[in-house]
Amino acid sequence: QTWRYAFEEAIDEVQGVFATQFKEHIEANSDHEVQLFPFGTLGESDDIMEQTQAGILQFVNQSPGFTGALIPAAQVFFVPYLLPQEGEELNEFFRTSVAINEMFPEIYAEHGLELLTMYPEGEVVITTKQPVRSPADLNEQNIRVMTNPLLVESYRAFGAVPTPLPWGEVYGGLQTNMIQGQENPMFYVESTRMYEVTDYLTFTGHNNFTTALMANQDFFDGLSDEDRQLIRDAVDVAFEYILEYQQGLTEASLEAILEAKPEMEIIRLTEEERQPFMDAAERVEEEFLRMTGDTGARILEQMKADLEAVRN
Ligand code: 6CS
Repeated sequence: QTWRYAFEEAIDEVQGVFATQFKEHIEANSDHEVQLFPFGTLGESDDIMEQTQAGILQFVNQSPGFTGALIPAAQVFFVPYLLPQEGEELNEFFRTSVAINEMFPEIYAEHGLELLTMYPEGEVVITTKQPVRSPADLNEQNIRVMTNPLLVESYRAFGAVPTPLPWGEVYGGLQTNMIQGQENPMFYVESTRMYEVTDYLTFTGHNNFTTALMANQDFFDGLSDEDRQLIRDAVDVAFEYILEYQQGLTEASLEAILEAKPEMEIIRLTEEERQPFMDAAERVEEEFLRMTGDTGARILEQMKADLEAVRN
């Protein structure tokens, strides 16, 4: 059988490296073939999700940044300052979280999706055309976000004019000044050359970029036990590989950015400067609860318990 697997990044970016590991494990241990579709080959992120729900694709890697529009509870990953930015504690959270490994699979299943895993892609930083040290600095700045209502609320709470756009419009939007900033993990700022079209890079500490691998539910349910186990094993292998792969990636990517553009200004908010953003986060959490009701409340509570369990 040939299985089609689409993701939102290039083959040499984090989601592509994960997908390659998955493919290699499947092909080395079975007669199946995995055909990979990187960003752009089948459209935008929303398109590959639709194609997976329709059964045209068997696998899709999409971040909750987009899935949140379809599955409101998945927006929990956009409550600012909830997750640690990076590190072993965060990794252990993804490995052991009851919310991620037990609760979310049931919620995704309601949308015809078998949630196979979630994994981190690195600390989120904001790149802008003007320096950002406070919410006031974001006033009247159009900051591009993924098309996720809670992420929109976050940036509104941060003082910006949130501008939800699919990824394909971001570079051009910055070039033409339709938008004046965006957020993403460092490796992506480097690989997609966001530094060419923005001049300031700010560490706000407000999030890690989470992503998820899913399968079409009917496809997955129709497989033999053996094939389902094969897929789970491939996911486990790719998961541990991608955590290891990302060790030091943020720092290396920042170095590469500064080499390409020495005048890029790096801003690390002090604890004091972070405070107004953290205060704004409380309003975003309330908004999350308003949007998602009981399901959201249970997920948020479990996430907090899961995070507490890995805190050392
Ligand atoms: O910002 C985005 O839209 C994209 N960011 C990452 C890190 N991966 C794919 C996603 O489309």
